[in-house]
Amino acid sequence: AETGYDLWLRYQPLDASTVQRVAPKLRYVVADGSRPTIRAALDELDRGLAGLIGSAPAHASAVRGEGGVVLATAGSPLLAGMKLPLAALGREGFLLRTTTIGGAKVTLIAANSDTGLLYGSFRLLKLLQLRAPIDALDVQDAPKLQLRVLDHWDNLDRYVERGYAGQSLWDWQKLPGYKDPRYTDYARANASIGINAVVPNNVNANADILTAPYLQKVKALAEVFRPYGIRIYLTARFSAPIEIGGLKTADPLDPAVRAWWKAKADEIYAVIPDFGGFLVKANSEGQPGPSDYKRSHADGANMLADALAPHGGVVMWRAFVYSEHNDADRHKQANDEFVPLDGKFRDNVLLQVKNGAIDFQPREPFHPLFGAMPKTPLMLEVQITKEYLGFATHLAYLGTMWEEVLESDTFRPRAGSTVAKVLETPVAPKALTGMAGVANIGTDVNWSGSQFDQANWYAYGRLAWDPDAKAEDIARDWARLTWSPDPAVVTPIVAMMLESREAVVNYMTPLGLGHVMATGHHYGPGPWVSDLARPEWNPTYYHRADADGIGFDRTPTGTNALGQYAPQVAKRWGDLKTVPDSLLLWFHHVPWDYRLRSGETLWNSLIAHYDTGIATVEGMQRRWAGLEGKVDARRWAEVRDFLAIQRQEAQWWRDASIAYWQSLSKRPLPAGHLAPP
Ligand code: GCW
Repeated sequence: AETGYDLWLRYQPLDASTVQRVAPKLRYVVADGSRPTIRAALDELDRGLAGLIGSAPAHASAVRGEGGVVLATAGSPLLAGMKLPLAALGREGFLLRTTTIGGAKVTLIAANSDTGLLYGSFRLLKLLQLRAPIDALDVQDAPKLQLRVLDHWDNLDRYVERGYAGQSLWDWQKLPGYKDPRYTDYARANASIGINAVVPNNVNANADILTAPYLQKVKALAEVFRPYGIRIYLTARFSAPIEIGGLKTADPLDPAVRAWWKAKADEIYAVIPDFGGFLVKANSEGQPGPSDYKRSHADGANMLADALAPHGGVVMWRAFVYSEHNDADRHKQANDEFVPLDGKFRDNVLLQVKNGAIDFQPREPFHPLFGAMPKTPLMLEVQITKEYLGFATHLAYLGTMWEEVLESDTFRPRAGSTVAKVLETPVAPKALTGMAGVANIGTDVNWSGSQFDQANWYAYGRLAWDPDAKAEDIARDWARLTWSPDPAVVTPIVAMMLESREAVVNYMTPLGLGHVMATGHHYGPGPWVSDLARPEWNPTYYHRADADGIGFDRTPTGTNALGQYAPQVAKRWGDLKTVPDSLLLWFHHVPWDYRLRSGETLWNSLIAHYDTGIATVEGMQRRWAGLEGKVDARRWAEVRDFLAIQRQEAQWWRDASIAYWQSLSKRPLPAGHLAPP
C-alpha cells in the first residue's frame, strides 16, 4: 500500500515504451564501489533502475560497449583526453553527459568529488522519473550555497519542539548499537536534494549531547550520513561548561571557559573527524548566552569559533534574539544588537537570520539584517515545519513563501541585491555561505506529518541548492515525482500548491497582520489575547486594534522599524500610496474606514480576505475530489480528510477573528460576506 514513506524517490516502473527506449542505454555502471560515497551512488542506481526499468545494472570496472553509466572524478583515466569544464563545478557540482569512451556511447557522470558523483546519480534518476530524454545529456549543475542545513528541534527524550510528524527520528536509547535503517533512507532523501549538513538536536539545547556517551551516539549517526555527503553539527548550550564541565561560569572571556570549549572541540573531533561545528541560540527566550556576563554576541561566537577553527569547524550563531527587558519594537531588536557587530566575527562564524524579523509568520517582510551586515556571512533560516501555518493538517506549500523572501530586493548594496544575492555572494573570497531549514521530519510513516508537507522538505533542499530556483518548477517536479507523471494529476496539484500559502495568509493573517495565533501552540486564532507576562508575546502587541483602527505603525511616526531597511525599501513601504496591501498593517496603523487603493474600505477588505481564504480551500477540495482514482486511494483519502479539517478550521479562523475585530470596530458585516453554513 502507498504510505508516502518513499517520498519523491518512488522509482515507479516506467511504461513499456519508455523502458524500451532507455533500458539499453543503462545496462551497466562503471564505478569504484570501494569508495563509500560511490557505493551509495551505486546502491541508489541499483534501486532506482530496478524500480524504473525492471532490472538493476551490472557493475563493471571498465567500459565494455554501449549502455554504460560511467562515474568518474577529475583525474580518472576514464576522462583522459576529454575537455570537461570540471573547474567550474566546485567541490559538489557535477556534470551529466552523453559522450563516447573507448568508442562506446556512454552516460558520463563527472565531478570533482565523490559527493558530486552521488548528486549526479540522483539527477540521472530524477530525469528518468520525469521521463526526460537521456540520449543527448548535457547537464551541468553546482550548488550556489556551501552549507545546506537541516536543523532538527529534537529533544533528547524524542519530543520534537514544533514538530507535527511524530517523535524524533533519533532513537538515542538504541544508539550507537542500533542504527535504524531509516537513518539511511533519511540520508538518501537529503542527498537527493543536496542537503549536506544536519543538526540533529534542538537549539533550545540540552548540554548532555556534548557528553562522551552521547558523542558515541552522534558518531554512529555521522557514520550513516558520511557516505551521503552529510556532515553532522550539534547545538551548543552556552552554559555547558557549568552544567557538564563543573565550572562556575560560562563567561566567554574567562580562560578556563575558553580552555574547556577548546578541549571539548578536540574531544569531539577525536570521535567525529568531519564534525561540522556548532549551532547556537544564545540570550533568546531564556537561553543562556554571553550577555549573562555582559559580553557581546561576537565574544560568545568567537570563543566557540576559536575552539573549532583548528579542526575546520564553523559556528552558526542565531540572530533570533529579543528580550522582555528591551522596550524597543521586537522587530528592531536583532538589528540593534547585531549591526554594530558587523566585521567583529571570526571568519568561521555565520549569522543565521530568520526570513522575517518576528517569527516565521505566514507572511512577513524580509528581515532587515539582510544586506545590513556586509562583512558578516549571513545564512537564511526558514521554518519547514509549519508552526504558524496550521501544523501538518493544513496544506500550505512554502516554496512560494520562501521565493517571495529570496526575491525581495534589499537594495543593499544596490538595486537588484535580493536576499538570494546576499546569501550567494560571499562577503570575502573564501567566506562561508549557507541556508538552514527547521525540519518537519519525525517518525510518522510519511516522515512529515502529511503527504503535502513532504513538498516543503523537498522545496527547501532545492532552494538551498539554488536560491534563484522557481517555486512553481519545484512544485511541478515534486508533484510528478511524488504523485504521477500524468498531466491530469500534475496540473491540479501544482495549482493547489501555488494557491495554498496565500489561502492560509488570507484566513489567518490578511493584509499584513501577524502573530495573532493563540498562545503556546500557535495553532488557532487568538487575536484577543493580551494578558501574557511578556508583552511582546501578546497578539494585541502586534495588531494594536482598537475602536478607531488596526495595525502597527512602524513608520517614523511609530517605532520606525522601517528605518532599518535601505531608503528605497523604507520609502516604498512607509508610504500609504505605495505600500503593498499585503504588508499594510505590518507597517501602518489605519482607521477601519481607511480606503485602500482599490477604493474598498479596510474593514470590508479584511472580511473579504477571510472569505477568500475559505473559498480557496474549498477550491482545493474540488480539485482534489477530481483526482479520485487517478492517484492511489490511501494517500488520496488522507489528503481529502486533511483538506476537510483545513476547511473547517479556516472558518474557525475567520469567524473567531471577525467576531473579535467586530467587537472593536462595531462595523456591520458587508453584504455578500459568506454566512456561516
Ligand atoms: O518560533 C519560535 C518557537 C520556539 C522556538 C523559537 C526559536 C526553538 O515558538 O519554539 O524555539 O522560535 O526559533 O528559537
